[in-house]
Amino acid sequence: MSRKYIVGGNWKCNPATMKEANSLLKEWKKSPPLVDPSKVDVVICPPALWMSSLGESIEGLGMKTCAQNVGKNDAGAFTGEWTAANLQDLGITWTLVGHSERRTKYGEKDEDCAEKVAKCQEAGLGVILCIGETLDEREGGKTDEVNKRQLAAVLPKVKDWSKIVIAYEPVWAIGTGKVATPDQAEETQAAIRNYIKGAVSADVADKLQIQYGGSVTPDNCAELITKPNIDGFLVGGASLKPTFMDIVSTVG
Ligand code: G2H
Repeated sequence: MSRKYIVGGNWKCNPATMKEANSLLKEWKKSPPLVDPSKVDVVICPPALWMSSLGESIEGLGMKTCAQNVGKNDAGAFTGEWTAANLQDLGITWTLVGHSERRTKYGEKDEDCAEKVAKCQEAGLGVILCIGETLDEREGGKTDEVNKRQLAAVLPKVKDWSKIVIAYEPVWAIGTGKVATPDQAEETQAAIRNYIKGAVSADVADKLQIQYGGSVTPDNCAELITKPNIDGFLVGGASLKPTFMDIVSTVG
């Protein structure tokens, strides 16, 4: 089945100032082609403080604003957090959940991701759920086992699969310049789809968009996107450059 592509730009805690962020968006505006929403969805994840102020410029490019994280709680005494309902209230319709930097640097567990996904489902938010193995796990032959574990925690919380995208991001490829080969990414993403087919249904598996993330650049994206189980990318470092639009146009 043919699935629509989805490309994410995860800015992480970059750039240093909102002025630089605005300059980047202006550069993107200058570089045609703009996004063709019939072919590719593009979501941009700026630092949370800027989501509201940059939202109009992002949407003006035919893209959606996506949070990088969301709390697992409802409103209450949770200093420093925000809720899925807060995002919905601001008109933000997407969030990442379970990025490996949240898992490794902030101690998020599979169970936390599951609770976050549950809250996003209640609020009707789209979730890009990030999963992936470390280098030790890959070298130990545990890639599929790790991905299945990370998915299995979340599956019982999902009622509406149209609001879920999976980003397969091998931890060893994130921000390292080491990209998975197209065959490695394809093999792993096919296994992810196959797992969803068995654990949920063939229909959900067929429709599920699975992104690849980890050192994607304008130079390596063309070959990766030829693979049938790669439905787009989650891009970090390369989404902070004017040439991010080259990745979008290669995909779409
Ligand atoms: C993986 C990716 C974006 P980068 O974290 O989520 O970052 O493209 O810099 O490896």
